[in-house]
Amino acid sequence: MAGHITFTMIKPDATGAGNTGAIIKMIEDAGFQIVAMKMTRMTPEVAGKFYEIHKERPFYEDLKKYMSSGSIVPMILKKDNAVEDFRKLIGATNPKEAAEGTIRALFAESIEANAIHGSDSDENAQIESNFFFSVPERYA
Ligand code: 3AN
Repeated sequence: MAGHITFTMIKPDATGAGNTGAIIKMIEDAGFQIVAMKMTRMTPEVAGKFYEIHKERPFYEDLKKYMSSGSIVPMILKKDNAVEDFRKLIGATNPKEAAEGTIRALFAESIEANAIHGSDSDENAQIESNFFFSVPERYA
């Protein structure tokens, strides 16, 4: 069955550029309900833990530095088919390949500073929600 929640995080390039409000508006206009949200900042160690899956990748150290360079806005979003529909709304990882009108096409600066994160599976949506919010099941 299609999942009801996904996890997202507005990244430091977008919060720093003053695009937080515009991105949240696009998320709500696309039919997602924001059920948990905060603005916070990660240390490089915490960012490293969040992206542990990329530990062996050449961009891992840069990613930790970048993701701890400014404010982030983690959120849990609710909608039918949330994971897949949200990946469509944000567009491809590389903004040069992101479809027109997607959040990354509109706001991302580069493949690293790409404005926003979106979970890639129902399982990861749970794990990532749990990383930032206690008892994420209550939002499902
Ligand atoms: P997505 O966020 O689209 O699921 P992932 O999970 O493959 O993409 O990558 C996580 C993050 O790592 C990306 N959002 C981006 O910031 C960074 N990243 C991914 N691939 C590269 C790359 N080739 N060079 C630099 N940074 C990258």
